[in-house]
Amino acid sequence: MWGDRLISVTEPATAEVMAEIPRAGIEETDAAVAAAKAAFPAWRAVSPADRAALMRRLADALEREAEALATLEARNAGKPIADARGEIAMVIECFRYYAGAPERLLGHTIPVAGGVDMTFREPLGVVGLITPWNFPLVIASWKVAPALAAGNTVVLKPAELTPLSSLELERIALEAGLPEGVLNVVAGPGSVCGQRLVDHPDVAKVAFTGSTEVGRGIASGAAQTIKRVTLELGGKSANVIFADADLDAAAAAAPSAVFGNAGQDCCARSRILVERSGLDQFMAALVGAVDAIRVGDPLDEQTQMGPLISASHRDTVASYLNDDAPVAIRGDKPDGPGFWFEPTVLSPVDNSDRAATEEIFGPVACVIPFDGEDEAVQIANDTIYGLSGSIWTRDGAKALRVTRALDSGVISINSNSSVRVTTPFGGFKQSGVGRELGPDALDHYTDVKNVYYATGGN
Ligand code: TAP
Repeated sequence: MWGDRLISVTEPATAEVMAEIPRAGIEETDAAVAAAKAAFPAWRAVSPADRAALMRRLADALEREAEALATLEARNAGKPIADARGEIAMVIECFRYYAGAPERLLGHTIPVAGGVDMTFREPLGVVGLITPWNFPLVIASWKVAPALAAGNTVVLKPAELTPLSSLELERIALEAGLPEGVLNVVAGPGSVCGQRLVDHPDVAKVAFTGSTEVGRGIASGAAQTIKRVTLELGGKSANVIFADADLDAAAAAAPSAVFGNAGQDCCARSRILVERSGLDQFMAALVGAVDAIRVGDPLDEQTQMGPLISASHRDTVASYLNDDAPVAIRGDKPDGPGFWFEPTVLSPVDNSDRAATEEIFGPVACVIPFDGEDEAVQIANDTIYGLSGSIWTRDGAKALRVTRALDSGVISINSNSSVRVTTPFGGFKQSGVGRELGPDALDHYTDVKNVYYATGGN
């Protein structure tokens, strides 16, 4: 049936094919939507306690296979095994967290004349989930877990470059007892299978993580059927470091905030804004921190940064480093096959330079000097994006003033953390629409139904 319709899945650290799997097209996508549609009435009718129990069983089953999943993810996405283990742990935590949701999807009772008014949070139906290659299973779990908890059925389309862990999720979910048709995975091209989910009249919602460019097309396509849409898109986040901060701590933390996942992270703090009076001390500390990054085999326990996802992506990242690029720090990379790229810091960079305006999505950081609080806010906000960011200072009032002034969905103070299962995550401006994780995600997988029950009036 599949003939030559195969996806060759490449291992970025070796540039060799690690698996060949059938490539889905329109027909398979339609079949998955039909299966999800058929499964929806029974799934929404599963009692809240039973749905919660099934999700906990799925989390337990994932935990039993955690090491194998982490190894698969490390190989397919080229990420350090320690990072991959952390991501799989988050996947499990995500299913456990949302297993608490079916029994807590509360409505309101609202005082009205003549009767009782109440609200229900109803599932949407079939939801299409489209995910990227940089954090394949963990981003899938941020969508699948709240969608299922709220009573929806799912068609998940992973990126063609990294479909393996999502296919494993489908298998493990079935084995854990999730009814047939509740979670369907379609591995095929975004322009075919993803687009079909966007266009399909039986899909009630699309939740997408990926580039702002593809997100624009999804928003406009979804408008044709008034689909609900959640978009988690690109970023060009600012790491704002004031001279009164613990500069050594800020410099020690800055590399992982931009070179983590080889910079292929929508939350990457790729613009490092440093107050001019602290610049020399910060740069001196940053050199040592960048030099210390261990780039290499993802399966080596000591590795901190792996390769880029593909040869073509490596070419794109390299295009930001022309002969005039102000390269201030350049780390190491292994020789030989694999899509390797050195952690690189450009300094000083003007915020209008291409390297500072475009999402490079690779291990290239721009250091941008500033003078004072007002200029820091002006530069940080001078971007089409607004996903995450950090502020480093010992002045608590300044930290809060700047936090409120930044147009970003997720900000940390004296830290570069962005994502927790229990707290909302998502972007301002062209970084997206809607929120994932935390209690807020459930709002995006339900519609509110208002019911008035006359008890004597009308
Ligand atoms: P995209 O090219 O946008 O792809 C994301 C997903 O969309 C993939 O599954 C892709 O499928 C699919 N897709 C492509 N064209 C489509 C279309 N016309 N209709 C429907 N689906 C389509 O991004 P990427 O290269 O995978 O990931 C990198 C980008 O994602 C970066 O810009 C990054 O910032 C962003 N990102 C954002 C976040 C958050 S949370 N905001 C997280 C991770 C990544 P195929 O690849 O299989 O064709």
